[in-house]
Amino acid sequence: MALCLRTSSRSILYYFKSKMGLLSSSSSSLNHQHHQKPPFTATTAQNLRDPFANFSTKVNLLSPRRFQSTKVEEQWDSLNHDHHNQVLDFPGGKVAFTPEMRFISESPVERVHCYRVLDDNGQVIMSSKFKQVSEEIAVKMYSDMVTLQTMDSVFYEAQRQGRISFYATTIGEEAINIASAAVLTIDDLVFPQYREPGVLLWRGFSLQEFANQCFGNKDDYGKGRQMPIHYGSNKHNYFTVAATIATQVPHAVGAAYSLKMDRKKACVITYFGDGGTSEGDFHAALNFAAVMEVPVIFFCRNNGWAISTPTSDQFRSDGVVVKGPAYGVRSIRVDGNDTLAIYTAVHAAREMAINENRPILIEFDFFC
Ligand SMILES: Cc1ncc(C[n+]2csc(CCOP(=O)(O)OP(=O)(O)O)c2C)c(N)n1
Ligand SMILES: [Mg+2]
Repeated sequence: MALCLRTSSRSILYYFKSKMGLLSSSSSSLNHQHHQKPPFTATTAQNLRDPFANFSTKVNLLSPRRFQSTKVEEQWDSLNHDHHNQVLDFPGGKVAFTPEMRFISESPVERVHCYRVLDDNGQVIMSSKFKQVSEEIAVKMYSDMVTLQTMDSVFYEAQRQGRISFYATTIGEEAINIASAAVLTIDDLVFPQYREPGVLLWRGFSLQEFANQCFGNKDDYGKGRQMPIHYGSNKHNYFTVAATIATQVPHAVGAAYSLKMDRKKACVITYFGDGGTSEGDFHAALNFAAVMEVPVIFFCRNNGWAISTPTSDQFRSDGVVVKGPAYGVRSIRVDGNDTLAIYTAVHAAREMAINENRPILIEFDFFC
């Protein structure tokens, strides 16, 4: 009897596991789900660089399963193609009536495309459109990226040796640091997270000034009151890094509102990670910016992780870019490893932000 119970409970367990897709190696549906959904498929380099590949597999196994609704998928194509005469005149514009009950799918048939100019070998893609960069700027961009990497190596090792208490590198994020900084003028205000020291470097903050802050010595502008890498500089219009993730995002919107009131020909740029978008501050800021129509660029560095939390455990939307239109913010997804695409997208965003007084959201996808 005991044997019988054990056998049947095992088969019941097997039945439920297979139904829920929890059988590991033999579960083809779950493996399929994982393979179907790498965070970014644009570059091959990402796979080589992903130190968490196995970890990510385990995390996905534990993630709640997504049940697919074929109804909404089928309806998606024709969702916005009704030609009924009757409309609802509602704040925000006219809304067409429809006799059919339709739910909007939670996941799009196709993900938002990622703008890129350079191919995997760094060659310009024939049909691509981008903003030309002068030789002088191109050389400074390259040289600042190298300086940034070198500075990172020195400070990272100093931290590992216990000489400074904390450090975070920008490895893999050099291009988004430098190419975005190259577009901006010194009058554009920067509200950073902690992984954008390249913007400050571009603006002329010296290696000695970086060292003063990291070591908290007498020449540190923050007088040693902040953790290392929490840089700030009045002279460079670079607001001091806040350790509390995403608090800089609504601050940036407030500053953009003040630029608008002063009729300044400048914008605000605020940097944050994918983890920052999981904070309420991000959502409040986007809504506020859209309603107040302020010149701010929301610069999201989506590297797929908030420390050890993958984006699949943070949100189920198509990344961050789709959250912009939900708040009425113009948005684009860009390859975060493509210097020319970054430069071009930030340039266009800045023009629109300043000339049209509007917020722009850019999601930069890359893997470190
Ligand atoms: C409000 C708040 N919650 C949690 C933390 C702890 N914390 C520090 S960095 C970090 C991850 C941030 O991830 P992301 O924004 O994606 O930036 P990344 O490190 O990937 O560049 C977290 C959760 C914090 N500093 N502030
Ligand atoms: Mg991140």
